[in-house]
Amino acid sequence: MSLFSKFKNNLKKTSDFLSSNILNSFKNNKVDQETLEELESVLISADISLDVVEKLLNSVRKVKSSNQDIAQTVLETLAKEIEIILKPREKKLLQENDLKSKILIFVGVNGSGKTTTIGKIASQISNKKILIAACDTFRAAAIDQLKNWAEKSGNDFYKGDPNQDPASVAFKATEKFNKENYDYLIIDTAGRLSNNTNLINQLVKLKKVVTKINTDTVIETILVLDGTNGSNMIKQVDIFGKELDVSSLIITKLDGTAKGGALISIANKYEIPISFIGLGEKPDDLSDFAAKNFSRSILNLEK
Ligand SMILES: Nc1nc2c(ncn2[C@@H]2O[C@H](COP(=O)(O)OP(=O)(O)O)[C@@H](O)[C@H]2O)c(=O)[nH]1
Ligand SMILES: [Mg+2]
Repeated sequence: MSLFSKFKNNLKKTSDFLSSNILNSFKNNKVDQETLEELESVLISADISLDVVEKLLNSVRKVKSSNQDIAQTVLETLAKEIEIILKPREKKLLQENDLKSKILIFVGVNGSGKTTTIGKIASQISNKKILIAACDTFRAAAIDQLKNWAEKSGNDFYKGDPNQDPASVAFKATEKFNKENYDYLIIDTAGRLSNNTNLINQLVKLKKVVTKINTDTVIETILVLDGTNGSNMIKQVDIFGKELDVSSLIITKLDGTAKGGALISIANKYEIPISFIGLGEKPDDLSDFAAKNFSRSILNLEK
């Protein structure tokens, strides 16, 4: 399946919602106060933030009512505007022909999709030597879940003991990474502790330890966000981004929500690249983020 078909199939909830409502609003081929207000409320319902909605409405206002198929023109206009917002956020995290090794630290709240995303990435990359480290020592089941993905994808796995200090597990894993010439070290972390401050402090400590014993490898801190959380994702970017210098975002579960517009709000608000989006639970349900594919898919347009 092409990348575009994948986007199109799996973003159906958002695109059905947006396109059916927009086609309906403009069925009389008119751009006026009433149809613009309808459009505004549809966009807001898809969790597109007010500042972005304002931008989009401004561009639709310029659509001439004399135009034949107004509804289609509106969809095209929206897609173009959205693509302009998303384009600067496109950034590949991993490249097949990349010669540099990398350490990827995955962070994010519980259930956002960290472990699954790590599993998908490990399954999709075949030409690199990968070590996967289980630093979510808070829940024993989390270690097994990650181990399972490592085994299925044929990659090496490192774990500490349940409740061991995650930073010390990360330390050992980084030593192994250094010694045994891996290309990638992928670190899974916990998303829940007694409170947010403790969690963030623990992650800061983990990152510091890794940085200290490995000074010549690129370290990426990747924040995984649950796309079904809609605008709540903004709060998470604020909490994690403040202390952790997040270098990349991954937004998951976009197959499961009609509120995929929240991704646009995030892209508009933060200058953090979006590397992948999650479009399902299977190993290949993770795609490079592509601005044009995303904007056209969520409006149910052709490539
Ligand atoms: N539909 C869908 N489910 C996902 C996606 N990513 C993760 N999940 C599911 O979300 C749940 C939590 O994921 P998990 O990786 O355990 O989250 P973690 O706590 O951040 O490690 C699991 O049931 C996953 O199968 C996605 O892109 N789409
Ligand atoms: Mg997990």
